Amino acid sequence: MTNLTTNKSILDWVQDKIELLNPDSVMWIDGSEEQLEGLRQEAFKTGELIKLNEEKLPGCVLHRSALNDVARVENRTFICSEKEEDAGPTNHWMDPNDCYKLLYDIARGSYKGRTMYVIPYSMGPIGSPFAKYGIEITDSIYVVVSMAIMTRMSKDVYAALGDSNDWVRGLHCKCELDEEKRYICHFPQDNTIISVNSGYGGNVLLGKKCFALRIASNLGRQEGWLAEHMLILGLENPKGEIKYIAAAFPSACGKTNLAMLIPPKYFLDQGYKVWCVGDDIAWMRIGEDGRLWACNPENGFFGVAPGTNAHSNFNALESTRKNTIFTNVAHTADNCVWWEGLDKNLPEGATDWRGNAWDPAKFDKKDKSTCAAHPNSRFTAPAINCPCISSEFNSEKGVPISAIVFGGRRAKTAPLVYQSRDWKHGVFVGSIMASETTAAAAGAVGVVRRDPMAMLPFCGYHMGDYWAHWLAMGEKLGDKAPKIFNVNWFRTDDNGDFIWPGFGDNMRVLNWILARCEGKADARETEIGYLPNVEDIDTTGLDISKETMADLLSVDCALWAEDAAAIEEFYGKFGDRLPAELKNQLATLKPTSASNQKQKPAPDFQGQVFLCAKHSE
Ligand code: OXD
Ligand code: MN
Repeated sequence: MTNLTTNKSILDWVQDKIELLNPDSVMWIDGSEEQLEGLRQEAFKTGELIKLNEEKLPGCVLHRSALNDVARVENRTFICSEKEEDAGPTNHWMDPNDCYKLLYDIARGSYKGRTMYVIPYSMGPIGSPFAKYGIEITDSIYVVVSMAIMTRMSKDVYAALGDSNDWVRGLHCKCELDEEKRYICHFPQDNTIISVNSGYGGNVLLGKKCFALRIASNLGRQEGWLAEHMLILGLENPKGEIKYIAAAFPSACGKTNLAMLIPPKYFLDQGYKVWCVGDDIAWMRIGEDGRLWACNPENGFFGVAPGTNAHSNFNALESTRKNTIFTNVAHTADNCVWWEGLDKNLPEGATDWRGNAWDPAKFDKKDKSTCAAHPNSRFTAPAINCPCISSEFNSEKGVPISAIVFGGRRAKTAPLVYQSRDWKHGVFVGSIMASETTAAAAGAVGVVRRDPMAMLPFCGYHMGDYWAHWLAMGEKLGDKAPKIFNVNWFRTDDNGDFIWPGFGDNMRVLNWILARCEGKADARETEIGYLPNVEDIDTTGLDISKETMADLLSVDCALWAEDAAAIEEFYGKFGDRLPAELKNQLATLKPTSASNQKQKPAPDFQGQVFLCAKHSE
């Protein structure tokens, strides 16, 4: 097949890579179903893909990655900015020239005996003001068929680009899948990403974390917009009005679940609905009307399979019923798929994610090595499959954001929800985001990992400059800025059990958030921000006592004092790139003499109270 473009910058780059990699042949991907089907058939023959039960899972396939290659590799991920200090203390850095040499030496000749696929793709709807284009070169059919789901992969990208040199270069080489030589490297000054020795989605679908977050965060900083690790949802009220929320949570805190939430019956009956715009990434720009508008640059969901079931996320499960790629899940005797948490029927006669016969009798919930599916096994599903996909999903102008929500997994410190005092304070709230490790990691229960704005592994430049960029965006947005909140679905009681039911009931909290944005809900002021009164969260139909709600909405001043000290230490890493504004915000959290005890509102609490002994006292 001949090439599909006359764009010189693309032709030169591809030619250069042909010379470096020495493929047997080159295939220019055009995005057509015919071409994709040909590739699937080829992959079925080699076993790279397994065709699943056409009746039960039409168009679905199973893929297994190498046993040593099942997750993102943060310790082998590099930001190769020209100056080390521009990558900042939260990223690994390599000198770009040294890194190019290292990677080209690894990749040289590695396509011998293989086909080079040249993939044109768009992040965001092609032609929209949000859209950014990329070309990924790969030697993996799995990558081609996955990019066809996760991005707008089409030859139309060439028409949209014309002669432009403004596109992101992505080079992926499987090489020998040698973990000692595995590197995921980003060159922000060249809009280039190179990934070698991996075949796992998170490391090789270069449009996702590498482009849409690490490279795009750099582009956003230069061009005045935000690339964030956020879901986007629309909440429709019974009057048919839809308000949009963008929310950032660290990996494995339930972003996909929140993005596709089904409201509790009491709300459904009134006509409330949740619409999913995106489950992982949001690009946000200031629109002509001065408000913040968001677009999901992706075209599919790359979700974690284990734990996904009809109760935890009905819509995600439905999204995987057709045209989906499953990776590292169990393969059942009837040629379907299974994973821990899908249902209670441990399958007989299944093959585990490693490709070995799986014996359900040996399964031990507490021992991950006995799982049939890898804990990080995934589904790659087209967004259009989702029953609650927003009608604005393909909108060129995006959706206007009313509220930004940050969250983490905190057993005790953070209350169920609180609102920041203003944008600057909201940036502070995002910057101190943290999650505690769970009992799953032996010996490390309750260890706090700071994950500012859930961007720790994804911010492609110095985190201090990133916060400064957020503050600058707030200046530009002025009084049109979305309101910023923090939520914590993971408060536990003294036995370590979750207090808040979570899942669909999280909508009760989202309702309060949106009511606050419209000035229609009450709150009380505390030192950490505005908290709802017990009666401000609608708990109709939920079996939860006022005392429990009061507990969920309590602030333990001693814990916050400890947190303030930990934040100060964390901030210390960023040196003089830490915006002064954030230091000022931290000062408002410092302990006062009366703030060493847990204070909670009376269940029938009315009016305003200062939980942590306000400064004026
Ligand atoms: C993801 C992640 O896969 O955040 O989305 O790790
Ligand atoms: Mn993610």
